[in-house]
Amino acid sequence: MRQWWRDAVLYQVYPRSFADADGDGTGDIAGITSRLDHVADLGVDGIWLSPFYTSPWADGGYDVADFRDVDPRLGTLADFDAMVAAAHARDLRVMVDIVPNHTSHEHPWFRAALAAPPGSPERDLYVFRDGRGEHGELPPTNWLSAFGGPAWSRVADGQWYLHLFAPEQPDLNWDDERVREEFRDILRFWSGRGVDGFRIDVASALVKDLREPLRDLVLVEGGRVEDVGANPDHPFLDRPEVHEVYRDWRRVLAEFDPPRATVGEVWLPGERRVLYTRPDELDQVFNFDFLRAEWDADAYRGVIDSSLADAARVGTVPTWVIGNHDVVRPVSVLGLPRGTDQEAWLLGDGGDPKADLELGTRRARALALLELALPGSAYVYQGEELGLPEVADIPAEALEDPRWERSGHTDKGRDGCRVPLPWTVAGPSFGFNANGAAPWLPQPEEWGRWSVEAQAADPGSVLHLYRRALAQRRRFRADETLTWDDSLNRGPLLAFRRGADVLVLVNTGEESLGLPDGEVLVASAELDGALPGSAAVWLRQA
Ligand code: TEU
Repeated sequence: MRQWWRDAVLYQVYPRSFADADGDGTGDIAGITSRLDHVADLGVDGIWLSPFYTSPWADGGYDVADFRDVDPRLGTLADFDAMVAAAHARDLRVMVDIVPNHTSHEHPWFRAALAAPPGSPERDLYVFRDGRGEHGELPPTNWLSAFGGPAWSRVADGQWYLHLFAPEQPDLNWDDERVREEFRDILRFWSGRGVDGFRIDVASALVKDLREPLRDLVLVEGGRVEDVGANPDHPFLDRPEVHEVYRDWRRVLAEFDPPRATVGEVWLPGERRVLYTRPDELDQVFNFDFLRAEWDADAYRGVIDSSLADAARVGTVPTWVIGNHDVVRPVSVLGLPRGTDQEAWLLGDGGDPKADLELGTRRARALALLELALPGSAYVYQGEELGLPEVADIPAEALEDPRWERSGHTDKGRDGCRVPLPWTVAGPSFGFNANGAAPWLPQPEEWGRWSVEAQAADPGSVLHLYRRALAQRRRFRADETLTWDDSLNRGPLLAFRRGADVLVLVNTGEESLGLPDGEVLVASAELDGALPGSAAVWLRQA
């Protein structure tokens, strides 16, 4: 049987920001259940949930204190089971996020490690080391946290522990069999509750080279960490040994029928990324290359060709991503003036966004049609189907992303793409909850303009565009090939064929271009006999 995920579109739910059923200002599991019709009506194949586990929220839930329970502020396991049942009743799959690189500092294992002496089995579940310097006052290596500052923090007895992210997220020691056994059990726990698959956080970093002495990184000019692409022997990224973890997990997930699916979060160059999807490892990895591509026909063609070729090498098809809970919303990125350093933007270092939202929205609509036309599967982040822009002006005191504090207030971090969704045109929280309790991140005053209610009533809205595209995609989604139409492909125009009779055109320029004959299946803009600039269309040609 063909694996369901090969051409699936999954909708990412960031639970704290989706819908708030109990009216405490934070989204919850019951809120997700209450809004599943919106997801089903979109026409996607399932949802994946960012972490909803017990957590002190030092990193919005990516700091897990109990991997087998729901955070009480988000509900209960019974709520979770009801949500899964409601999703399955609508033919929606459910994938959950698993965070195996680190735990919360409030996880019982880490508490026990702190209470135990250096060299103890409790400490060996994590990466504790003595410091450098005469009195051990310097971190064991120069490794940096992804959120800024050193990747090591010191504990009361003078030892240091490793955290590639926030200090509240101590890294686990994957050389220890107890860690491996724990995660096998966690996979079985959620699989047994009926989840269809797992998104694996920081999938390429679990295994570290812990041989003594630990090695310093050669820091790239202006960069935060050594360029992994240039280093086949990086001390903690993309170690060859990490692949064995996923071979092991595949055996665990095959105990279930159907085998539970996996998608790894792997920020690596394509040729290294796809190694995680060899037939005996993960099913999919996120392909973030669109996030980094300029709005340019050649750039997109390059990304598409290399992604297809990389995936084909290991017998699979790519995934496509234009946004998630870690990056600036596509509408804002695409509205940036040409030449803006997107990388700096994506890292949040790009200063205050000054994006042209009108232009960005036209391009994001076209990019959605490009993304959903491609062979393979796609991941749509909540709010993309509404064309939500990045919220650039969240007041400093409301920011929660640890990057804000850790960067010494130079990097606002990722809260701008995590603002609670607008469901209704009016009302104090735009329908995020019923009682109007202030959402955990403030919503902009004009948020109602982007609401589901407003867009459902407007046939020209981004919401209707996604619905139409997802419905029309059924014509060709099972086809795993794409054929460039080189009689049309030139300059700013991208043209390729899908399935038996669909021609996809994307105009990345600003001038209108001639439109070939054909029945318009879906268009990102009004056509009027031509394909306007920053627009895309799917045509059916007899
Ligand atoms: O992100 C991992 C990751 O690669 C980060 O470096 C990412 O680029 C981050 O946004 C940098 O600030 C995953 C999750 O998606 C993210 O939300 C978590 O904060 C992180 O892991 C730690 O669990």
